[in-house]
Amino acid sequence: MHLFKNSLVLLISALSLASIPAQSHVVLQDGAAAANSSYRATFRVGHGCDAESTTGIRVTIPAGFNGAQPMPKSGWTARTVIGTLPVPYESHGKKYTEGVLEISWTANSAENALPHAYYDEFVLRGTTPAKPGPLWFKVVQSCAKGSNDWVEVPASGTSTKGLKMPAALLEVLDVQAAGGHAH
Ligand SMILES: [Cu+2]
Repeated sequence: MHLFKNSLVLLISALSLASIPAQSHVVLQDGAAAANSSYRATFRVGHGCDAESTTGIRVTIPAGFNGAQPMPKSGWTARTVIGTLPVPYESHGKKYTEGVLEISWTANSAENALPHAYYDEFVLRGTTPAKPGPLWFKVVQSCAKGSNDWVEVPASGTSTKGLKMPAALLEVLDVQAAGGHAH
């Protein structure tokens, strides 16, 4: 029971830490998740590149985040890039050496682009690694003109202080999830 309480405190503090930069950059709505569990990654995009509209979001799936699937988005085309996984994994007794390395959404037309003054969310899901620790999702935000590369990762730890273009952070916690893996 003690351990469980500590995990909850950790989870809550990780969540509140993650909510600080929510107004800006590209960040995950839920900054913490249990290890080896299904996780819905909601990327919040709060502004464009300077004043330019956002026309594309491309997410690099971090090693160990398996079975990633994009959620389709009206007015946008979702794509996956499949390739050899840095770390193979097993699911339902089957070994996977290939998987989704990248997920992107591209606006179907200029009218579908996300205006700088507006806000939107891009969703994918997958299974978190069994090993707890920080997981960084590198995101490239393409705009009508230019792009924002949210790809900076601290040398150690999880603080993004001092980073101009931090990647989106998910803290994988050493807690047991209520549900099983994704189907
Ligand atoms: Cu920002």
